[in-house]
Amino acid sequence: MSATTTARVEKSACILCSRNCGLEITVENGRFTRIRGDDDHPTSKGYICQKAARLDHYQNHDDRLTHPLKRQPDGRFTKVSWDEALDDIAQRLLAIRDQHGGDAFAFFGGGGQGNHLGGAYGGGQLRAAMRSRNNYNSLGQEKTGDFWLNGRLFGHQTCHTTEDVEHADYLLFIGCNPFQAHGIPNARDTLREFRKAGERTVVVIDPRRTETAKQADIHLQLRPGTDAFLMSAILAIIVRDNLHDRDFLARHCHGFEAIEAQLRSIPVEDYVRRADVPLADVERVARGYASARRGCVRIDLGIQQTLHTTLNGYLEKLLFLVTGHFGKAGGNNLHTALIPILGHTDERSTKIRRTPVHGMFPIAGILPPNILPDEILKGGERRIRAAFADSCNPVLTWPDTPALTAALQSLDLLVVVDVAMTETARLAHYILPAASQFEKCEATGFNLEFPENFFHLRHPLLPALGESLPEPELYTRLLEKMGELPRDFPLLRRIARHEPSATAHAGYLAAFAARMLRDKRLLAYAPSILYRTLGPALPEGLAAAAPLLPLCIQFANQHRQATARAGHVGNRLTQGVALFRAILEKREGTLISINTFDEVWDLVKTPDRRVQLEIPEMLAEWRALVDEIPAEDSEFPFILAAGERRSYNANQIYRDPAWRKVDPHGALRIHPEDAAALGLHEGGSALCTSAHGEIAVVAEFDDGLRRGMVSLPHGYGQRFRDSAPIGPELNRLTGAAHCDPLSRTPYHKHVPVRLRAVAAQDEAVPA
Ligand SMILES: Nc1nc2c(c(=O)[nH]1)N[C@H]1C(S)=C(S)[C@@H](COP(=O)(O)OP(=O)(O)OC[C@H]3O[C@@H](n4cnc5c(=O)[nH]c(N)nc54)[C@H](O)[C@@H]3O)O[C@H]1N2
Ligand SMILES: Nc1nc2c(c(=O)[nH]1)N[C@H]1C(S)=C(S)[C@@H](COP(=O)(O)OP(=O)(O)OC[C@H]3O[C@@H](n4cnc5c(=O)[nH]c(N)nc54)[C@H](O)[C@@H]3O)O[C@H]1N2
Ligand code: SF4
Ligand SMILES: [Mo]
Repeated sequence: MSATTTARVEKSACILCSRNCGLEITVENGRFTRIRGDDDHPTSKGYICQKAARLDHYQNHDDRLTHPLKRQPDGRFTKVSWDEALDDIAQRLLAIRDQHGGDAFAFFGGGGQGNHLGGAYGGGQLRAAMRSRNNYNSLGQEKTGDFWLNGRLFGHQTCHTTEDVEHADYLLFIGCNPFQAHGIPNARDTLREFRKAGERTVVVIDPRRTETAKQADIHLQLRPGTDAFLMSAILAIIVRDNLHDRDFLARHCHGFEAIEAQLRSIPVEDYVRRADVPLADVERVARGYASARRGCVRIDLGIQQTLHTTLNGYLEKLLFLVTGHFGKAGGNNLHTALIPILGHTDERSTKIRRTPVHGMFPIAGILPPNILPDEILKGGERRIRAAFADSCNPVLTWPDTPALTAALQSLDLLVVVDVAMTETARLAHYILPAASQFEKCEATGFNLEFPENFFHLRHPLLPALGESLPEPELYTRLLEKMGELPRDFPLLRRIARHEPSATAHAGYLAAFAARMLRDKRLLAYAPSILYRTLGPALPEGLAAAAPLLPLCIQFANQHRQATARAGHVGNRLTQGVALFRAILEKREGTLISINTFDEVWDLVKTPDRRVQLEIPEMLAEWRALVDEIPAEDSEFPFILAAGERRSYNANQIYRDPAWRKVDPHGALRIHPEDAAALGLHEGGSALCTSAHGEIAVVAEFDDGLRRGMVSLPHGYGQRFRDSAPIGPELNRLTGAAHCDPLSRTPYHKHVPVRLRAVAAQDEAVPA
């Protein structure tokens, strides 16, 4: 594996969104000269979108980090050795822990769109070493409300729901734009199939006529932030017209009485008016979806980052539960999972510690970024004083950039682990360079499929750049330096060295389990111990995959038949080992489970495997809706959707603006008539002002927007080669308190703003 070789074609995967499509990459002298979809990948089967073709811009650019860097008193960064950096960080972390307790430390991020194997080594292990529960992650600004609901409905916050869109004959896309954002298998191909098959109906609920909406049969172009009213009305019509699935509700659910009573009280016409969509269309959708053979709902940020986030999620789940479109082909389902990227933290448990300032509890183990500035700046003696940020760029992606910047600058220690110089890294005391996702063994934990689920272990394609290190090595060294992890486990290492056959793995695992039993404290560091002992015995470059061995054994035991149907057979021990070996060997990825639809009930975690429909907190918020009248704000007359997914944005993963073929400024989309009223011409500049901040924007006309709504893209604002910010730093406009009362996920799609055209002579030049 050298950087200077002749062209070779390697299997890997895209790291830009949760689909992680399989790729075949032509690597030539360290560069990616051709990228195509991998036909052999178990789920994407050759599919890719235009963004993946540009991955060389992630791998090779001028702002890649090559050496550990330390900030000097004058603010400059100087190169230091790994030992110097890690020794000092270890000592400072221990001093903070001993003086102020573990919760003075927080971990941010830890695995973006495709690097969850490295993620297994960072957050969990370092927080264990620090005795901290502070786990802040971007999922806490989109999906935690959903996880909380899953905990209540299905008995565990890891019971994640998915959607079998490909086999549905009636599809509701609510607040998502799969044509651009994907999130469903092979989105554009799937949408095209829908169009061809005339017997299918696609409905889009979105205030913008999106690329997906243009292909739909029905588009309900609702007023932004009124989904709770619209979904309530749809549900109420379903029950009023007796289209709910009484048999399903009686057999599989508890608590429908409370739901039914609430639904019968809903003033349908009034709610539909508040959402500002035609009543006849709403009735058609309610009836069509409820009486479909295979109805399916797919949602995303459009309802998860707008008013009533968590309630929206509840109503969405009621849609498929009340109609019985759950646990069957073409419906919504639960799914298996190999890497546990979510935890379960029920706030009603006495073991849950709340945060000092906001009294917030973790959901699925995750705290929401919205509370973070306060937990650092206002926590007094119990404040957060030290943090690691890994695989995230919170300065640009978490709410209220100025407040968060001030908070990060006040920390006693900030360490950033990244592949590139980011806006967050610029604030750090230490910047630690990670090997890129094509320079190390990696995997995604976004395996969210049902009935067939897969896993894809990506092999390293190139040597690590400069002195950069893969996260497994980086965190293992740090734990060793902190004295938390013994430097050697000679017996385990010796046993692991034997020929890595199924039986040898069994012997190793027995010895591993015995060692963990002897010192239970070490269990928290299982990934690093497996990496150090079993890792070297695995095929070259795959040491970091060692923690998958016990996970495979556990997985196979939980899903014996489903794993066997996927082709991995054996007894209670060897079946998991067979799965592990297949994962190591199959460079294109492998199926890990094939379920039957009735097995979805085995994945439900309530004691009697029934869904608990009645959630008092949600019913209270739902009932209170009746008194809420959508209001206009004369100071901030526009509603900004702050964070649209477009053709050329991909979170913060690409930094070199040369990757974009269009939209260099990350334009503000606005209805032409709204623009005319402001005297704003296409391509003209404007100032966009919210209650929290102001940024300069460039206008682009879009008559698919509702009047009064404007939209800015997510994924801009980077400084490349020390440039000024490129495109909108949109979290300068968002405030930390503008969020869901329960989950604290932000209302990014509903930011009140005003706009002012900037005259040509003093036209602000956005970078
Ligand atoms: N190209 C690209 N793709 C991506 C990403 C990327 O950065 N770029 N990021 C990935 C990530 S991390 C995520 S989480 C997903 C997100 O994927 P999506 O949620 O599908 O994408 P968004 O464009 O953020 O928002 C979806 C839709 O919500 C609509 N919307 C706004 N307000 C409302 C409202 O009040 N009600 C309703 N019903 N809809 C509303 C918007 O018009 C938009 O069409 O995308 C992933 N895919
Ligand atoms: N206003 C507004 N804000 C938003 C959103 C919005 O719609 N509107 N969307 C939100 C959503 S849904 C999300 S998911 C977040 C995403 O925002 P973040 O959670 O901040 O994550 P990414 O943008 O994916 O940033 C990934 C970082 O990981 C680095 N990286 C890439 N590969 C590796 C690696 O192998 N190792 C390490 N250590 N680092 C690596 C990249 O260089 C980059 O700095 O943004 C959120 N912020
Ligand atoms: S961005 Fe998403 S959909 Fe596009 S190729 Fe990458 S993983 Fe697939
Ligand atoms: Mo996301």
